[in-house]
Amino acid sequence: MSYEFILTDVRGDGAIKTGVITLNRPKQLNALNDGLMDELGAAMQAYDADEAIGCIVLTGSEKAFAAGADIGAMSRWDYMDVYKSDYITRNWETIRRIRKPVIAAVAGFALGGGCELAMMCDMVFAAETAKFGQPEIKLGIIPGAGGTQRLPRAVGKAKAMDLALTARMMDAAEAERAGLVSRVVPAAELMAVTLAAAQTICEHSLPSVMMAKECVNRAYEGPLAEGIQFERRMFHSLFATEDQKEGMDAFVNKRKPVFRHR
Ligand code: DAK
Repeated sequence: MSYEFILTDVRGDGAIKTGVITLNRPKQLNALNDGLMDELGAAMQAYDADEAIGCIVLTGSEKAFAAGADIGAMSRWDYMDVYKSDYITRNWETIRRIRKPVIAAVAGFALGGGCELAMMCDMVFAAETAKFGQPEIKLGIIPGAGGTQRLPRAVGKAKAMDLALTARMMDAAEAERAGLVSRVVPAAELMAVTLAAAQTICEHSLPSVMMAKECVNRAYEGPLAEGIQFERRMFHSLFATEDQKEGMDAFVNKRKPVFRHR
C-alpha cells in the first residue's frame, strides 16, 4: 500500500518482525493533518493484523517527530467544524486500539499533538536532540488529544502544569528524569537502539506481550484495585497458552524457548 504522508517498512531478521512507520511531511516538520492521521491509523491497523509483525515503531525525522497538529488547517475551523467532524477522536485515537506494542522513536520536536501522539505510544525512546512540549496555550487553545491527562500521569502535576501553562519545552534529559521517556541515546543511534528493543520484544511470546501491554495500560488509565484484578485474570489466562508451557519447560531444562505465539 502506498501512502502520501507516511513511509512504511518492515525490519528485523527473525520470523516475527518490526513494522516501522515514519511520519513524512518534512517541510511542515511532520505537522499532523487529517490525511496523515488517517494514513497512520490505517498503517497501524495493518501491522496489528499482520501475524508476521510483533512490534511497531513510530518515528519522524531528525528535526521533528511532529511539531503538532496542523495549525494552518485548524486556523480555518470553527466550533461546529471540530464538533461535528469529531476532530481528534475520529482518527487520532486509532492508535489506542492497537494491541501490539508501539514504540515512539523521537528526535527533534515533539510538540502539541506530536507530544500527545508520542504519549499514546507504549514507550518513548528519545534522541538527545528531542524536545517535548505542549505549547497550545500560545495559540489560544489547550492540548486536545489527551495532553492534559497523559502528561500529568507521566511526569506529575508540577511539570505538566509548567509545560501546559508556560509552553516551555523540555529536553530529552529532563523528559527521561521526569518519566516521560524510557531511554535517551545519541541521535545517530536512535533507530538502531529502538529496533534492537523491538526485535527483543518480537522474540517473546506475542500473547504475553499483548497482555502485559494491556495490563500496564490499565495501571495508567484506571484505578489500582481494578488494575490488580485485571492483571490477575490475565496472569491466570496465560497458563492456558502453549507458550507458557514452552517458556517454563525451556527454563527448567536450560534451553532456549521456541515460542509459537499461541
Ligand atoms: N502546523 C503547521 N505547520 C507547521 C507547524 C504546525 N504545528 N509547525 C511548524 N510548521 C511549519 C512552519 O509553518 C514552517 O512552514 P514554512 O513557513 O516553511 O512554510 C515549517 O514548518 C518550518 O517551521 P519553522 O520555520 O517555524 O521552523 P523553526 O525551526 O524556526 O521552528 C518550531 C520550529 C517547532 C519551534 C516552530 O515551527 C513552531 O513553534 N511550530 C508550532 C509548534 C506548535 O505550536 N505546536 C502545537 C500545535 S497545536 C484539538 C486537539 C488537539 C489539538 C488541537 C485541537 N481539538 C480536540 C479541537 C492539538 C493542537 C496542536 O498540536
